Amino acid sequence: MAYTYDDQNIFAKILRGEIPNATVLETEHSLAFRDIQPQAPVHVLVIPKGPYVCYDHFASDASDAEIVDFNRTIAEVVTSEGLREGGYRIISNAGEAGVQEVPHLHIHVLGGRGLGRMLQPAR
Ligand code: DGP
Repeated sequence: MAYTYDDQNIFAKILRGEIPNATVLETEHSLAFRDIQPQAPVHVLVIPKGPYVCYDHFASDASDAEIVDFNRTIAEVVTSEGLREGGYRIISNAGEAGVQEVPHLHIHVLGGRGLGRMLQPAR
């Protein structure tokens, strides 16, 4: 199934400067900014600047330079937000089962408190 990118999604608008954001770090290929509805004391979103819907889209189609830049940006955010010692969680929701709200790849970087178990048991 082909990936279809909607360039009207909210993160595309952030990348075009149409909507403000609290930037944590910007690199050639990536942007890190604070989540508008933080779920933890640290809740940063890291996105690639390219038009990728979700993680597997990015991992399949992005250039090596984009992939390296994206992963290094995540690591820099972990360090700059002071999460290395206490630990953290990274999450990327995809599609319907993953309950992805914004169809532009984003990694949630969460930390600053105990985060509990990864998933709740299915009901
Ligand atoms: P997900 O469910 O994984 O697609 O998470 C989308 C996240 O995006 C959610 O935690 C809230 C955040 N978000 C939605 N709109 C905005 C926005 O306009 N600005 C910022 N900074 N975050 C947003």
